[in-house]
This record gives sequence, structure tokens and C-alpha cells, in this order.
Amino acid sequence: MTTADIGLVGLAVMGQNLALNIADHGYTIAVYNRSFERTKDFTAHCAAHEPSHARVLGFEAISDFVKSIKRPRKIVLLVKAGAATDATIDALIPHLEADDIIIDGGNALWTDTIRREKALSAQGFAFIGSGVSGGETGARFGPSLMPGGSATAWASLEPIWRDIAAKVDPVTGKQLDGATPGNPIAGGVSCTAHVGTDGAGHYVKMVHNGIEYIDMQLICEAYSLMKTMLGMNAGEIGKVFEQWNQGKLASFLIEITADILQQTDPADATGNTWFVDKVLDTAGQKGTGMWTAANALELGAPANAIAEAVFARALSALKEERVAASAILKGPSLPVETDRANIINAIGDALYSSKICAYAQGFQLMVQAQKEYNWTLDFGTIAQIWRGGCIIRADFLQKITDAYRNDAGLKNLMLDSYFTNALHDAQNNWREVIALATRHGIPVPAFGSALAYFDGYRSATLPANLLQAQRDYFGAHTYERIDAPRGEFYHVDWPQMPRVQSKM
Ligand code: NBP
Repeated sequence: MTTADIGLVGLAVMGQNLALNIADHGYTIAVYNRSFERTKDFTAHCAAHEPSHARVLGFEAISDFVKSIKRPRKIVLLVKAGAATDATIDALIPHLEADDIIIDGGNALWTDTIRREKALSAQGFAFIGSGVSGGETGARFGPSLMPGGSATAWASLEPIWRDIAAKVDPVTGKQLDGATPGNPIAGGVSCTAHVGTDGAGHYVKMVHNGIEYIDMQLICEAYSLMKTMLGMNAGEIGKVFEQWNQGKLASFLIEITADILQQTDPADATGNTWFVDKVLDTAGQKGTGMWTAANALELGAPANAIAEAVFARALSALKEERVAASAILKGPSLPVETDRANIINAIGDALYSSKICAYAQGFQLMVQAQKEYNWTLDFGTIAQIWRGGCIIRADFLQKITDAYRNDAGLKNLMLDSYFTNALHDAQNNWREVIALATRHGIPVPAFGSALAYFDGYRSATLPANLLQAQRDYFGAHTYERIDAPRGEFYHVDWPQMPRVQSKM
């Protein structure tokens, strides 16, 4: 009965694809799903279409499923995050034996992962919370994997996780593509590593998703400026993204944007309608961006651009209100700009600079989180894990790895010389684009908040002196003085404060 190298529960999109990826790498995998229909359909599909089908074993009874796995068992969960994960763990526990390992690949909230790890280790089991990124294609041919948990549990899982993760070229850092069913990528550097203890993996995955939100929003703002301010059609804009994908902006999101923009609407047989023009302008969200922004607020980390991207989706969702307001609230009405080539170049600079700030915010948040939650995160390795497989994979992540390899204690990515120079080179164009957008009345919240972060971070003096004085005035919150050591707090008896009568 004991034949499987690993087990997997949850046969929706992610589970099916990850199971096939594991089987393609020569492992025998037992699969189980709450409703058996899915298991039957999946194994039937495998038998008909998948070269590795003999290594996929489907089970109806959870007890048989668990028994079929070699000890210490490794059981991957890819079920809906939240209560479904707890229910699945509860259903597995009676069948587990000492040292068995549950690996949660769902998008769990990292605090849930900490709770689950504690509860399972108290019962003699191990628990790994592993972020999985890359959607269904990533799961099938190589995702980015961000595991957190005990070192012992990781040592047991590591060979499989390294085999199935995305691979990047060891020299260029570019993702190695070309895997097909039954023929995975051989060689290359795996996009996985032990991120840290308990919830660290899911935390890093959450920040990845927060960065994904802002990365996407920045691209949308660049698109909106070319569309509205330059009067370009989707196909023309797609060509710009195609060119950008050959340079410093090269990334998966820029690549798919170029592709999306150059598609015509399949519902229009004439081929005269751009597909993107037919998509309703309301964006959904599943919560990981909101978790990132909420955690940044909790830790007091200045991740304003990431939060702005979440709010931009919220505003987009108010479609009916926006349509009604557009008839009442009037903005400027300027003709399209004619200096197209220069403005496109400036938009590219604004996009790159803002993207640097977005990543700087994500990494700054993780720096604060590791202190708060007792993790030791290796930021160079995290950037390396994100080089392939995941949605935010981009050439410039290699620059981030290099920056942290040069200085593991780097306070802020913007202080690494490559990024400092990039920001210096691009900032005039960045400011010009935001000024133009403002004059045209085109919202660019992510460009703007990224610039405010840059300008705030590089300001030796901010107006918080006045703010702290206000706090002391109405709430006796005290203040520090610029002519006294840090940590000495003062309070003014405001009613007794001598009022200035004449000009100073
Ligand atoms: P879903 O998130 O849609 O979850 C569907 C799976 O959860 C099915 O197997 C379903 O079983 C199972 N399930 C539910 Br719903 N309630 C359950 C319960 N109470 N007990 C046991 N099983 C239950 O699937 P997905 O999109 O493949 O995502 C799987 C996980 O991976 C999620 O946590 C997701 O956040 C994460 N993730 C998704 C992506 C992506 O691109 N989709 C990327 C990265 C991570 P049933 O068949 O019996 O209903």
C-alpha cells in the first residue's frame, strides 16, 4: 500500500497542476479531494492525456490516501485558504503519525500559519506554510515557492520543492522556459529556498502579492496616460510595452500586457475592436494586497504605494458611482499631447522609478516584519526566488539580489548605487509625467504616491515638527527638540505659552 513519495489534497486548478508537475519529476503522488468527483475526473484526464499518469494515484477515502504515502509523510494542501484549510487539517490529523509533515501551499494569512504550525508541532507533526506563486502555468511547469517552517521539515521537503520550482539561468538569472508535459526543465537554479520559521514563507508570499498589486497598477497608469493623454490605441500601446520588455523594464507583467493590448475582441468577427476596450473597468481582489497594506499600517512601515494600489482597485469597483459623478464633477479638458516619442520615454522612466519605490517599500516592510516576528530573512535570496515562476518575475530582481549580496544590511533599496543612479537619471521625467497627468486630470495614484515616498525618504526635514506640536497642543503627547538629545521628551503648558505679539 505504501507507494507514494508525497500526497496532495485539493484538486482544483492549482492542485491538479502542481500534482502533474511533481509526477513529471519522477515522484509518485497520491491525490485526494473532498468531493471524489474531482479526483475521478482528474485521474481520468491524466490517464488520457498525461505522460506521467502512472505516477498519479487517486483515492476516495482519506485513510487510504494517507496510508499510501511513505513516512514521514509529506502532504501538500492546495485548498481554499481559511476555514477549508483548517477543516482539511482536522480531517487528516486522525490518520497522521509522528513527524508527518503538512505543507500548506494555499494563500494563507501568515498569522494562521503561525497558529497551525504551533498546534501541529504540539501534536508531534510538522507544518510548512509555503507560498506558491505563478498561477496555473507556474504550478504546472515551475512555480516560485516560498516555504517557511522548521529546518528539519524543510530538509525532508527540499529535494521535491527544488525539483518542481521554476529554474533560472545561473548566469543571466533569466527564467528557463520550454517545459512540456512529461518533460520538465533540467538544470538551472531553483526558485525556492527556506525563507524562515513558521509564518515567514506565507508572509513573504503576501508581500510578493502586495508588490504584484502595485506593479500592475503602475502598468495600468502608463497605459492610461498613453491612451488618454497621447490618444494612442491599444495596439499601439501594446507595441510600446513590447519594446519596454526588451530593456530595463523586462518582466512577465510587461510581457503579458504587451500581449493583452494587441489582442482583438474574439466577439467581433471583423477584428476591428481591441479586446481590452471591451473589458469592464472594475478590478477584483482576493485580499492579499489588503493584508500587505494592513500589516504595513500595523507595523508603521511606509508602504503607501502598495496601499494606494489596493485603494485604486476599490475606487475602480465603484463603477456606477463613477459614471454618475463623471456627469457632475468636471476636470480639465486639454487636447492630446503631440510630443509622443518624448512623452512615451518619460512614461517609461516614471514606470521604472515608481517600480523601484514599490519594491523598496516591500523590502522595507519585510525588514520591519522580521524584527517584529523573529525571523531572519535573506533579502537577496528572496529576490532570487522571485526571479522565476512568479507573477512579479522581472530582470531587475537580479539587481535587487546583487544589492543585498553587496550589503545584507542595506536600509533601503533606493540607497544601493544602481538604484540611486536609476532614480537620479529618471526623476525629471517622472516628475514631468505626473505634472502632465495632473494638468490633464488623469489619475496616477501609484506614480504619485511612489514619488511622494521618494521625496519623503530623501527629506532630512519633514513638516512633522508642526504635527508633533499639534499633538502636544491638543493631547499633551510631548515632543522632542532639535537642540536636545533624542529620547528627551518635552511638554508645553499651552495656555501659559507666551504668545508672540509682534513680528519676530
Ligand atoms: P480554490 O481556492 O478555488 O479551492 C478549491 C479547493 O478547495 C477544492 O479542492 C475544494 O474541494 C477545496 N475545499 C473547499 Br472550497 N472547501 C473545503 C473544505 N471545507 N474542506 C476541504 N476542501 C475544501 O482552488 P485554487 O484556485 O486551485 O487554489 C488553491 C489554493 O492555492 C488557494 O489557497 C489559493 O489561494 C492558492 N493559490 C491560488 C493561485 C491561483 O492562481 N489560483 C495562485 C497561488 C496560490 P471541493 O472540490 O470538494 O469543493
